[in-house]
Amino acid sequence: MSTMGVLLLASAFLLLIQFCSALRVSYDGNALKIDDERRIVISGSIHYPRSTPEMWPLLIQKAKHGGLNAIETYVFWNAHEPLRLRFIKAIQETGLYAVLRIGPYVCAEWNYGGLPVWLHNIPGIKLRTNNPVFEREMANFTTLIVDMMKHEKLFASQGGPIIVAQVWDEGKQDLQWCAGLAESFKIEVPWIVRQENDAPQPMIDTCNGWYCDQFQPAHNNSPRMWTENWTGWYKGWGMQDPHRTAEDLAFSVARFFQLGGTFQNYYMYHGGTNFGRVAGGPYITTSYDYDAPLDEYGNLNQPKWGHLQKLHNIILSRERALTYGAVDKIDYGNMREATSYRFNGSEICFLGNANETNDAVINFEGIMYKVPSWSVSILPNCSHTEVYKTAQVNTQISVMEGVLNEADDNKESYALIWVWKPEHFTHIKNGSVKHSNLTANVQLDQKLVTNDTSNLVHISTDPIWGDKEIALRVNINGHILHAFVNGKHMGTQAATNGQFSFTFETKSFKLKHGKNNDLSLLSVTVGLQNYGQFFDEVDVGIHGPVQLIARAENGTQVMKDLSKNEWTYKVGIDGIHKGMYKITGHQAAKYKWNTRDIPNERMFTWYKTTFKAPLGTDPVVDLMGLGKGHAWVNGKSIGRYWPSYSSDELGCSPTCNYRGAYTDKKCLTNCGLPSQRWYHVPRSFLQADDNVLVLFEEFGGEPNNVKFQTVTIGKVCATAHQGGGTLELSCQGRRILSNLIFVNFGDPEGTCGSFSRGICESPLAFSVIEESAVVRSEFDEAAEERSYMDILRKLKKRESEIERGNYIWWGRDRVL
Ligand SMILES: *[C@@H]1O[C@H](CO)[C@@H](O)[C@H](O)[C@H]1NC(C)=O
Ligand SMILES: *[C@@H]1O[C@H](CO)[C@@H](O)[C@H](O)[C@H]1NC(C)=O
Ligand SMILES: *[C@@H]1O[C@H](CO)[C@@H](O)[C@H](O)[C@H]1NC(C)=O
Ligand SMILES: *[C@@H]1O[C@H](CO)[C@@H](O)[C@H](O)[C@H]1NC(C)=O
Ligand SMILES: *[C@@H]1O[C@H](CO)[C@@H](O)[C@H](O)[C@H]1NC(C)=O
Ligand SMILES: *[C@@H]1O[C@H](CO)[C@@H](O)[C@H](O)[C@H]1NC(C)=O
Ligand SMILES: *[C@@H]1O[C@H](CO)[C@@H](O)[C@H](O)[C@H]1NC(C)=O
Ligand SMILES: *[C@@H]1O[C@H](CO)[C@@H](O)[C@H](O)[C@H]1NC(C)=O
Ligand SMILES: CC(=O)N[C@H]1CO[C@H](CO)[C@@H](O)[C@@H]1O
Repeated sequence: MSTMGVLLLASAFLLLIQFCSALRVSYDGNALKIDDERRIVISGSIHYPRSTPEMWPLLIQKAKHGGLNAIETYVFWNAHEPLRLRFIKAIQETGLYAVLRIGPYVCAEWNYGGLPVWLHNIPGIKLRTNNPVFEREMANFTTLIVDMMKHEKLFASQGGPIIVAQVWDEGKQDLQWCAGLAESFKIEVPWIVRQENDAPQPMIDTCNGWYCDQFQPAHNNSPRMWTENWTGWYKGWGMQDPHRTAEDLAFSVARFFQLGGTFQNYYMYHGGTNFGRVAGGPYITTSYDYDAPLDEYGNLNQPKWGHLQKLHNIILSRERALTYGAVDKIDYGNMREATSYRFNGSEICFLGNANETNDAVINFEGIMYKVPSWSVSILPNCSHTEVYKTAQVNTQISVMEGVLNEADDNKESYALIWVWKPEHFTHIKNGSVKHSNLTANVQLDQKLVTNDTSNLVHISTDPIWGDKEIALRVNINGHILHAFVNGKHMGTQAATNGQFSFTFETKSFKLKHGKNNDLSLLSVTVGLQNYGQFFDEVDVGIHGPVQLIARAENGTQVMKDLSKNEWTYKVGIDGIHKGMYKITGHQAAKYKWNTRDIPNERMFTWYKTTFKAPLGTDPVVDLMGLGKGHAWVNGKSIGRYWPSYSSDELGCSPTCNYRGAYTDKKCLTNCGLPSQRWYHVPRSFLQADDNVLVLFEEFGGEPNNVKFQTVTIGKVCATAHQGGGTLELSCQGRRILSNLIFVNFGDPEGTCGSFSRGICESPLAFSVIEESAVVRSEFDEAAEERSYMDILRKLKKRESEIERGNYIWWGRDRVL
């Protein structure tokens, strides 16, 4: 047979798979049905723009290894990155299902809720209502996405991975209209909407929250679906680090399945990073770690990942009993109940104790079981052995540590050498400077001026004045204001404590007599509002009035209102327009970076340095010592930084009780420290040799403290319970365990990384463990890598097969 013949056969085979595996997705009151069989879906959210395409296959694989069978993502209308169909294809190649939430509103701490700001600026539009202009744009966008997915055959009905889709996510829109739009696409997979009592069938209304065990959908023949089980919480500038314990998360999931749930999704399974200006808010940090089972960099967040993996494996092993089984319940009172599911010889029983104060002893089918408070114990065979207890973590705890750049033995060579350049704010007059041909006699909403093409708006006017001592007063709607008078910096104020509207006043100064004064205001946003009923209408930037005031013994007097002066607007700053952050080589030479007298604590300063890529896994950069600004590596944004913004001193506690309903104020750490010190530099941003880091420092900081470090497992700890089976420890990747530090049989005190011996202990413990431990390769790394490479190859192949390319663009005004 000729080579050609073999190739032809191979492609015919591929086609065969694609066309034959079309799935019929439907549902009944019990579960989603795939090819008419009820199924359990355990899904996790991974938002494609919060990691890089290079990270996707491994993240998805780690999710699969963690026991998930589906991945959920939103589609982000305003993402500067286009929707990568490659992400959906990577899910498919890994053998998982996909849940596609088209929005168009995304409730995800994403800038402006995922809606493009130009939408807001279309005359006559009312976002998220049944306004015809909005409906036309929404229909246009939704159609674009659905058509693209259809064209690439990504819906399950076409043999693709998408088993469920969503339109609409809160808002005041007519659900009937949305349902009509959704149905018109005829994609033949079920549509879901967020929890709404009036969800028109066949749409399924779903639950979001920290617990969903009490949730009942609006219709009896809709299954109970939990689309957002919050695995932790997001972080804001000035906020402490939130943590949700593995015990509590596992409890909420086990309880959901105990009470008849069949579809659950972790929000987030991998949170990732808010690169660029995509962080919503205001004031959401660049890290979107979320304390998710996979951490910001894609490492396993242990023990959460492992504790849930065990739970998923048990739940999925009893899929038929859970979806078809006869259900029996015993209520023991005081929030305790047993539930059994039995079907055709397969069975699973849950012993639940939702009582947050008291442990319980439950007599179940003649055997006594101790069920700790706020926990579920699972007996996969309904007798004797509690194979899984949500309150008993049998998985290692990993303590992550920063390691200095190890690319070379000579650490000295890694001291970063900086060059710098000031950013000037010259007086702008209408048309006198590029990007400044907008003038107005009012203070305009910053969204209107910029269409969100920049964080920054610079406005200037020329006040006429005498020689009295005066001060400047400006009302602003967020988030940061810098004021300059005749080129001199007169003050800066940032919103704090969630008070985004504030009044700014300078100290007193004198203007030049008569004309030719220059008053410049620089307004900076830190993520546009993304949540709340009318979030899209919240004004931002300089609001006015802008006044000159005189301060006297008897009070403050308004001397002149400048609000109606002629103000010239300029969007962005010159350094960004010129591309200072990305230009290298001989082009960069003409920018004349200063190599001497590197300034510290200087506002509005550009810094640049080169560095060698660190060895090992994904690197992060430690930006401790800097003020606030934006950072780029090799021209790619790694996001806003603001290490000078410390989190609240109060609210943290050294211990964390998983019992009782979780809230985002529970189990906080990092009090009084920089709210974000570490910034993620994905591997794919780096080159083998010289790499360039550029900073735009807005507040002033010390670049000499910046270091390249990787984050890796430093220590692992674990607790073995009687009857808990073997205990496995691993340090991920190719690293090996080097030293056994502490072993205690009894009641040690402290937490992982800082244990001390308790009162009850055995001196033999250390040697027993040392002698009996078996070291082996955790999982077949080579096989993992082969399958990873295989997926990459398949993705590449599919992309070249598809002429239209692997992504789509939409929207207008796509300017960074
Ligand atoms: C912003 O977008 C609107 C709507 O697309 C458009 O009419 C307007 O000209 C844009 N404004 C700027 C400053 O680009
Ligand atoms: C839909 O969007 C596309 C791409 O932005 C545009 O070309 C088209 O005119 C839009 N259609 C409507 C009806 O607005
Ligand atoms: C928890 O259990 C204790 C006794 O075991 C009982 O007194 C208490 O009322 C229970 N709490 C709830 C909320 O049911
Ligand atoms: C019950 O289990 C048997 C053996 O595992 C299997 O052959 C049979 O198809 C099952 N019946 C149903 C209805 O699933
Ligand atoms: C449960 O029962 C199956 C056979 O029905 C058996 O293979 C398995 O080992 C049992 N598991 C436990 C934990 O007892
Ligand atoms: C500003 O300049 C533009 C173009 O140079 C001009 O069209 C516009 O009328 C000017 N606006 C004012 C208020 O002078
Ligand atoms: C400023 O003028 C340029 C061309 O001179 C034009 O492309 C741009 O849209 C104008 N911007 C505003 C905000 O009017
Ligand atoms: C405060 O004192 C100044 C003179 O020092 C006077 O012009 C002004 O009217 C006084 N304001 C009030 C509110 O009394
Ligand atoms: C949007 C939503 O469902 N919020 C809920 C999340 O869960 C917490 C705790 O159960 C509730 O208080 C919220 O109302």
